[in-house]
Amino acid sequence: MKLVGMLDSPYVRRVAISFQLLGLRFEHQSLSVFRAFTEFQQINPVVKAPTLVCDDGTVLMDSTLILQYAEALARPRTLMPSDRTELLHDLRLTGLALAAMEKSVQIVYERGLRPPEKMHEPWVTRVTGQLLSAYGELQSEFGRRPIEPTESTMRQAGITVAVAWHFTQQMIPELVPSGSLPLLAGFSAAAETLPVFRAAPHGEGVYHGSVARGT
Ligand SMILES: N[C@@H](CCC(=O)N[C@@H](CS)C(=O)NCC(=O)O)C(=O)O
Repeated sequence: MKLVGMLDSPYVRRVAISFQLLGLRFEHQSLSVFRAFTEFQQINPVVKAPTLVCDDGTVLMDSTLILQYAEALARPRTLMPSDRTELLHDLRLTGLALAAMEKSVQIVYERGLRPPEKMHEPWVTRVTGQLLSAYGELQSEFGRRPIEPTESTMRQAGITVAVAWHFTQQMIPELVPSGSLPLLAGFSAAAETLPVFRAAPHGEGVYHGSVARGT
């Protein structure tokens, strides 16, 4: 199967890292939804990253749905806890991290795509507040229950938190200074040293790993 989209997208990156931890082999095509719009359209007319071209040719989009399919392919291996209480906690963390990703991406698009005279400051203020709330909640959760940043202990929640934080720090660090949320900053820094994160680094590059815990 082929994962399409650039690793500067946190959504593409969470999929690339998860695939490795699930032991799934995949090709990666680093294609920009902006600069390569027409080429992307040939693969997925909706032009959303990540796009997954499955082995039977089915085209999936949306990182969470792609990961749902990946979980089915990888069974019995999983990045989700079986215990209900643990699951609830992981879903909460994942939801907060996905909101932080979404709000970060909205700010990046607002700055990068909208002409300055058309910017609507109240919208940016609202989104920034939501972004800070998401990270504030995550920091509190980590204060109560830290996640160990190793490849054997990292689940979907940890991957998504680490990828979201790194994306925000790469793109809009002045809005969420890393010193203000030290538990998240420390967790992300440790996660970024793991081979599965290093094989899919944020940016223009192509995934360059072999599957970490491959079958
Ligand atoms: N909820 C989606 C969000 C994906 C998303 O918004 N990706 C961005 C790249 S970071 C994209 O495709 N942007 C182009 C567009 O929306 O037109 C997911 O989890 O995959």
